[in-house]
Amino acid sequence: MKNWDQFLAPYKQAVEELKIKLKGMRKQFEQEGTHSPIEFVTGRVKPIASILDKANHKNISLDKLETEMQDIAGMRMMCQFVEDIKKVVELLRNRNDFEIVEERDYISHKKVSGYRSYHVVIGYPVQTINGEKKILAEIQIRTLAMNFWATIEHSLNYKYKGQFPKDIQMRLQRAAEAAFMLDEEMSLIRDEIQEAQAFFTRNKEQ
Ligand code: 0O2
Repeated sequence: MKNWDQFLAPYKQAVEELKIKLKGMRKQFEQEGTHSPIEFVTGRVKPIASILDKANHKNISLDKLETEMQDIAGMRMMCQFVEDIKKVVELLRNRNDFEIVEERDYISHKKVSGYRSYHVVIGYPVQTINGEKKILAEIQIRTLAMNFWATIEHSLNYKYKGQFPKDIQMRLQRAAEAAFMLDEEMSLIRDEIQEAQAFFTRNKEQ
């Protein structure tokens, strides 16, 4: 029997710390009065039931979770524009409070499901009373449109346990295309949007 409280404690600490750090990046852009490539940040520790499901599904033995399950601590950074994603990844690469272990680009290479996001896996040092413990955490960086699609698909996936009826699968793929086109359209009018947002922020401050 695994002692889950003890096992998950450093992951919970890492998520709390990373939420503060990554949200802090957005705050710094706001203070500078420049467009923030980060719209909002969320974080969660994977529920035990999902850890067990994934371990079972991917044949990961429970004593190898630490090294083989990279998203027990999971962060998401949402961006307005696809171009912002690169900027956010660059900001993460330049930090020295964690190291990047792996990057997976599901934007240039979308998944068969239609899923798009940029994944950065980090090794994050958690300070404990017994010394430093390095854990893996996954940061998913995506646009608001990609997030909308992934959230809907994730709940449907839960309902159908990955076995989508053909018509739903087709609609999800079409919706993924539509989300992709929405991102492209928004990118084309990005300068206009940012100008309007800057104007709005200035007026709010007066
Ligand atoms: P949850 O509930 O978000 O925690 P694999 O599971 O083999 O696809 P692997 O090796 O764990 O992938 O790494 P990957 O693909 O980089 O990251 C998996 C996570 O990415 C998933 O976690 C989802 O959060 C997200 N993701 C990947 N593919 C899809 C997809 O097709 N649709 C949606 N909605 N999300 C996806 P979990 O553990 O699946 O779930």
